[in-house]
Amino acid sequence: MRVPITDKLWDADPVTHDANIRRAIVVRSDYCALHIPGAEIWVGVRTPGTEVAERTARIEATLYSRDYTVVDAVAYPDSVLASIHDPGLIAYLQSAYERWTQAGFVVDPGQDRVVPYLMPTLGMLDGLPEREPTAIHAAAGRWCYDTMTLIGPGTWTAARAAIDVTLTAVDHVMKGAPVAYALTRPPGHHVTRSAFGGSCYLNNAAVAAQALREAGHERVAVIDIDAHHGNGTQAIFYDRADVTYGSLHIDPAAGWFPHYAGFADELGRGTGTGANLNIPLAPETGDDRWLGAVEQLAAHARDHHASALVVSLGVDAALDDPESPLRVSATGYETAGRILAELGLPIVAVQEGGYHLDTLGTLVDATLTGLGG
Ligand code: SP5
Ligand code: ZN
Repeated sequence: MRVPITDKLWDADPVTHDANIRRAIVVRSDYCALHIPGAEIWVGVRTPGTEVAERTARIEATLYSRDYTVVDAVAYPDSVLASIHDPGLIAYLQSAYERWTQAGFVVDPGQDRVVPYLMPTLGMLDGLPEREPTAIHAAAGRWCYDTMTLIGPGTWTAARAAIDVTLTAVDHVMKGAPVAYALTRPPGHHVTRSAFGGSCYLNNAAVAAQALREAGHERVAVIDIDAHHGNGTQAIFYDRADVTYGSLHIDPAAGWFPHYAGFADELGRGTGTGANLNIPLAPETGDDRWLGAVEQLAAHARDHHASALVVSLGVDAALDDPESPLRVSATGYETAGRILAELGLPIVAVQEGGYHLDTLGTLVDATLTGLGG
């Protein structure tokens, strides 16, 4: 049952927190399973895709068996979301599937998911304004930058629910939980202010960081340990010094998604210069080098005097994961958690990628155990 929209979670929520118990509280939502991308269009071919609803079910099953406190998300108003994303992107995501069905594409040519066919690249526009196109099949490329991130009937509901999961986790931390884990799906770190892709629709981690800022934390650090660079989160905070972004990830220069971002020379811009830190890693990188990079990211957050930490917790850097060639072990994830816990900050961990179903739960549990100190 969903609690009606309210700003008064403090009254609505029965869970109390003991600051001496550092074990993560887990926040989840049934709605996150309603996103069924059904496929990824990969080099023009419809492939099954790996960002499937079973991911969260597997993680939850493991966490239930390990005795975490698990709570359902509470609904929040759109205010923080609206400060992170372009209203045009939000309106598009909300209406895209219905427009697609209305336009008849499900019947002719038989495409049951919203898929872009034309993207207005910088070179195509060559200075012309980025207009909102009339046709839904053109709008599909106005807001999405790849062909892998399809929209189905439940996509908006799930993506918006993931924001509620995130904001519920933030509120638990604000009232004293040392660590809150948002079991978000779909993931979010590839979404910029106005463009989505990489199996992500709304940027959960960016919303968490902004919510912590608005709740009174003067400086917030985002540390992204997903195997891929979080180009969306980086872009959203690139000009800001109050939210730092640090990421270790598979080197885009070695030919990996997101290809155009995640290089070490991306340091931030204007007042944000120096607040962004990228540590690209070679394929086959294992625990030692990976954990050394986690230490560097922790030092960066400390140097910038963060008072709260958002962890973009992707577990796709693991040895068995099909989406990256990094080779991190479950023990490595636990150690990473411990390194980050040693910062001594309140932590909101937000689920990003991780696609090897049989080990997902173990990897998340290991990380949360480490974050629990
Ligand atoms: C949140 C997250 O981890 N997003 C990662 C998206 C990266 N997807 C890149 C996919 C590249 C192609 N996958 C090939 C599958 C071939 N069967
Ligand atoms: Zn990833």
